[in-house]
Amino acid sequence: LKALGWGDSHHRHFEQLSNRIERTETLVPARVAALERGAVVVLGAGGDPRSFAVARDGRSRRDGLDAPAVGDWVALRASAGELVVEHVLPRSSYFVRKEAGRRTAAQMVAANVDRVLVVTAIGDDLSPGRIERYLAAIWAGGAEPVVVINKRDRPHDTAEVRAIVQASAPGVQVVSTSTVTDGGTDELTPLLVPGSTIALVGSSGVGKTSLLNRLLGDGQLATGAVREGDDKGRHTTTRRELHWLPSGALVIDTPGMREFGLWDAGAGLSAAFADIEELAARCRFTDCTHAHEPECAVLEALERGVLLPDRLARYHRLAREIAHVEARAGERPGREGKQRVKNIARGMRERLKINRKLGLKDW
Ligand SMILES: Nc1nc2c(ncn2[C@@H]2O[C@H](COP(=O)(O)OP(=O)(O)OP(=O)(O)O)[C@@H](O)[C@H]2O)c(=O)[nH]1
Ligand SMILES: [Mg+2]
Ligand SMILES: [Zn+2]
Repeated sequence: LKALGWGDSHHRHFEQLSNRIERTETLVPARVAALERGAVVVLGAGGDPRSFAVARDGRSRRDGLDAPAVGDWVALRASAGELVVEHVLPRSSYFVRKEAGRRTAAQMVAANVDRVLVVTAIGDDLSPGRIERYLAAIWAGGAEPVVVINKRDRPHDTAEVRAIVQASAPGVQVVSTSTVTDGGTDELTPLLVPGSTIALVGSSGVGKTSLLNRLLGDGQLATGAVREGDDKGRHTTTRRELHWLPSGALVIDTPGMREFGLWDAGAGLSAAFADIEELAARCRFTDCTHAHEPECAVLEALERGVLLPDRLARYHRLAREIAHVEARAGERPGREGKQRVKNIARGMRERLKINRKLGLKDW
């Protein structure tokens, strides 16, 4: 199961479950690879990590964040010739968003992910605000973010694009790729650690599935052309799915997101904007609004040009959005190590502080 990403905490939770139930019943762990009209497609149920099996969700009332999601570890029970999902094991990390549309509900995009790759592309999709939004969600879910700038074969100013993206992603690894040039995906290779799980997220048409096809080496998954004029994709991928790579890494491909709303991402926002929070901690007044106060470190940074006014405005906007959704929502994703996210945010602030002292530029 280790090959499928089974970790110590999953093992511990599974043991606890197995001890609680009667001896005659045996639970089998498996990993959710896809969801299909009421059925749960799992990997590893028969002991062979590469063989698929189809299970039924034992609790039809399970809804929202309690329902099995792609990437979840579940405990199955064999009953009358069929496999039934009895439990969803606590997630070690996740990537969650607010459901598109007006409903205030959470949607689990991918569970138990080590890294989430925000894919964007040279062209109309490239937007600092979009990247920041994704990063806040990724940090909040306890995964490590990476920004992928795809379609680097298109004409662009490499240094300028890098600078724009890195300013929105302080302390985050940024790689550039192309699925149409030789060696265009080499920068991704070090990320493909055997047994680790990576999720690909981003807008439709940026090339998530094209990247996966390159990594798979067989190019079998469907990709679709972008529209002329606005460079938007046609939502070619329609479901989330976990894939094996020849390297032994696991990759979750997801459908392009039209709207991406934040969910319970307060701590993630602190990590994504650690540069601003670190500055704010040095203002003279602890309740500084960074609007007119004297000895305001944020305003000073704006004046010196090390902080862009747009980035500050986006930070405030996202903070308001998070507060607004939080006021209306009850449900919180269950995950171990919420404290860890807070520690990451603190760690990033510390690192940026040291970088500043050393005169290194990290944003
Ligand atoms: N020029 C260029 N085109 C690319 C590259 N990668 C992908 N494309 C093209 O971009 C279009 C969209 O690619 P997909 O892989 O389907 O995009 P996606 O992100 O999976 O889109 P959805 O499944 O709709 O979310 C296709 O026409 C690809 O051939 C690249 O590196 N360079
Ligand atoms: Mg796709
Ligand atoms: Zn201030």
